[in-house]
Amino acid sequence: MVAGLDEKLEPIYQDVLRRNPGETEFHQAVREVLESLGPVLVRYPEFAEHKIIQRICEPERQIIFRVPWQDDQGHTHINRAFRVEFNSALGPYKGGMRFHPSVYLGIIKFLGFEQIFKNALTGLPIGGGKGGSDFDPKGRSDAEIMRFCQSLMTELYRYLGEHTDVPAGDIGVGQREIGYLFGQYKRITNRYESGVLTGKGLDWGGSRARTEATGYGTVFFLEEMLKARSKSLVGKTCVVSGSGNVAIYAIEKIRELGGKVIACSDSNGVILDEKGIDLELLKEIKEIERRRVKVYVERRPGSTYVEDGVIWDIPCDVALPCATQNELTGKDARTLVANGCIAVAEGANMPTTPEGVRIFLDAGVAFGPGKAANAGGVSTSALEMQQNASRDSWSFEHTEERLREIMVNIHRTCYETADEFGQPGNYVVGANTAGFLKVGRAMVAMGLI
Ligand code: NDP
Ligand code: 2IT
Repeated sequence: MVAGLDEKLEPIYQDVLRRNPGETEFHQAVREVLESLGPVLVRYPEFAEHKIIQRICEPERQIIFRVPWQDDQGHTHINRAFRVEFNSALGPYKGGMRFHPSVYLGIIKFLGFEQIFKNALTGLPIGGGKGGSDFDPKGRSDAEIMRFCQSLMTELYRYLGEHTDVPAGDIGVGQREIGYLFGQYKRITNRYESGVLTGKGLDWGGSRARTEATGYGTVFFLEEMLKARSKSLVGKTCVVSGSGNVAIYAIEKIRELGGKVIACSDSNGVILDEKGIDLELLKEIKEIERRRVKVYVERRPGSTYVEDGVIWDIPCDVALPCATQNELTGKDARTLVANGCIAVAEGANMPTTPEGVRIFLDAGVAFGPGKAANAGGVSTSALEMQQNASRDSWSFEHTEERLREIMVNIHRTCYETADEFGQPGNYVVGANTAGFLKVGRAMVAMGLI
């Protein structure tokens, strides 16, 4: 089921389709935002007058380049890398780098587009950008990862800077990769410019709580959604898809707040552990050994693994998609609703298909869209930039408290904006509208640039 677009917005969307052929994820992300903006254009005609929507849909700059590298056997490989500098109305371009074989321009543009509104919602001075490569890090040695990162940065460095464009991690890019990227940037530029990348190690300019921030932030947002309905996480059964950075720290915070996570996954299969996922074991397998999630069942009696399983078939009160785009379909949403699921918070970017979102909203499920619910990662990246700029280093407790306040604020902004635009409880409309208003107003103020 596709919702209709306002008559002023339909031609803009058609133009996006025509100008960006084949980029289906980008089309999906644009459409989802435009579906919320009809009433905004009626109330604020200046946005149409200044063609703000058309300008927001066109990246300020797109960089595509070749990344040649050698594996441990001396064989040469060629990958393609991207950096899409989407919008700098609110600050330097900010957003992660994704290394995954599925990466192409349409994925990076959808992520960069989402990032504009997400970053606006944080209330911090960051614009939107995203990058990545079709490089597959799975099974690669540290030395291979290092050579790839060095080769990528040898081209990318010229577009970066603490006031220009500040990458971070995403799928396939964590602290190890950020280390190699930072090392090469430092070497080429001869500058110790800490603020040029975030997600750094704690010994060399990283922020405490950045590793945990996306997962923790998603759960803080979830907690606020439940509070707004006079409910809490205590005693709730949860499933969390994925088993990477976002999933692991979402599981950790759910556990701290009294919920029980009984399932997680990777792209090969699903783990079910009715006693509650053993987080220490999961961290050991994923963070230290870098192995597949199925190893878990060998070491945890009573748990089961289903190859190619669908995690959303497992009955739960709360679902957190924390793996990748379009991992939760309309069919999955129907199953979750039928099984009594009351809340969904998107740790991943655009993990629910448009049909799935519609089903959750129609069923009255508390639904936190990624650009609001997972904004804790980039928020803490902005806190890392603050610490770097003042050559300071905050405690974990202080940083986590700042993160919590930011997530509470984002929730309040989305909630109040949805109310104001006649869609109470609809965080999709709230997030899209509030994010757009902030960026749009800045763009109008800055003139035609
Ligand atoms: P990781 O690389 O740490 O983990 C990714 C997880 O998702 C893995 O379990 C992976 O399984 C699974 N996954 C990835 N691609 C697919 C796929 N095509 N099909 C099925 N499963 C897949 O990444 P993150 O945890 O950092 O990122 C997860 C999501 O959260 C992404 O959507 C990302 O954009 C979003 N996000 C991340 C932030 C961050 O700070 N890191 C901030 C905000 C959002 P496998 O190992 O089998 O590939
Ligand atoms: O999708 C995201 O917000 C991220 N991958 C984090 C971006 C960042 O700059 O920390």
